Amino acid sequence: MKHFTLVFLALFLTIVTSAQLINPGFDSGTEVGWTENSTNFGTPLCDAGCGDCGGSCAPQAGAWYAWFGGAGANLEVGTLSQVVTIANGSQGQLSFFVRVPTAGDGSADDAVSVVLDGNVLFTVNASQAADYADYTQIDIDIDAYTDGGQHTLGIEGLQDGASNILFDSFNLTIDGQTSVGFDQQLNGEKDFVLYPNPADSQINLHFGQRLGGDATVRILDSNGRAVSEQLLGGIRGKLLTLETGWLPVGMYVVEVESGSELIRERISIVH
Ligand SMILES: [Ca+2]
Repeated sequence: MKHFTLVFLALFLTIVTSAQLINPGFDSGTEVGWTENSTNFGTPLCDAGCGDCGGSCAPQAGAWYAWFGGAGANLEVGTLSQVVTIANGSQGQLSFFVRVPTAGDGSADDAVSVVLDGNVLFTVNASQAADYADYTQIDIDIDAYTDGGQHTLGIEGLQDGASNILFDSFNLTIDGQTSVGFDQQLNGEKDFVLYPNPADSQINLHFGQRLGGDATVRILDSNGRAVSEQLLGGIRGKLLTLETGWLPVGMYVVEVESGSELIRERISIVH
């Protein structure tokens, strides 16, 4: 029994320390990592397809960014959120870039806030446009959240005065260690990225560029038995969502078999 406990603890630690902010710079596009809502546009996430609000709405880096506003004097409520496991540590920092290129009516009730577990960490409003005329890096102390637990990060905007407020390039650093972002992992030849982890009702499996062809995707229980199996064609760059709400709480392995390759990653199911 002692041996079993130690093994289980080792698995748990591995998962906690590998947690990350997914799609932190938005450059994987929409519906990757973030839950997105927008009254007028479906999502606050934008690439060049959204237009450029007269030349000043653009990413800080990459091709995608979060554009709050853009609906003129109509009411626009836009939100982004994701549940992130913040590693254990003593010092945590959340960084991002913000820009207010268009003040609109310049009123303070056109505002966007960055929120962690419902606590407002930062708010910018249209009356501060002169302070944020260019992208400005914001660093926020989140020491109080570095507990190895799950936390909900949100970006919440409400605007009706024709302001445009932009965010890009989020980054989470715990004790000087930058959480490796999703894009960086895939560009680093990782075959696939699993998220969220721990997971509740579903997990996403995002394949990188190295593996092509078909693959069999299995979920194995702690005894190594396959509890689900799925055959996928042409996996390069694809996003697969697996329902996991029916699985009992516990540790599982997601196994991808493609040609002669067999790749496994551990995942924790919680409900
Ligand atoms: Ca970006």
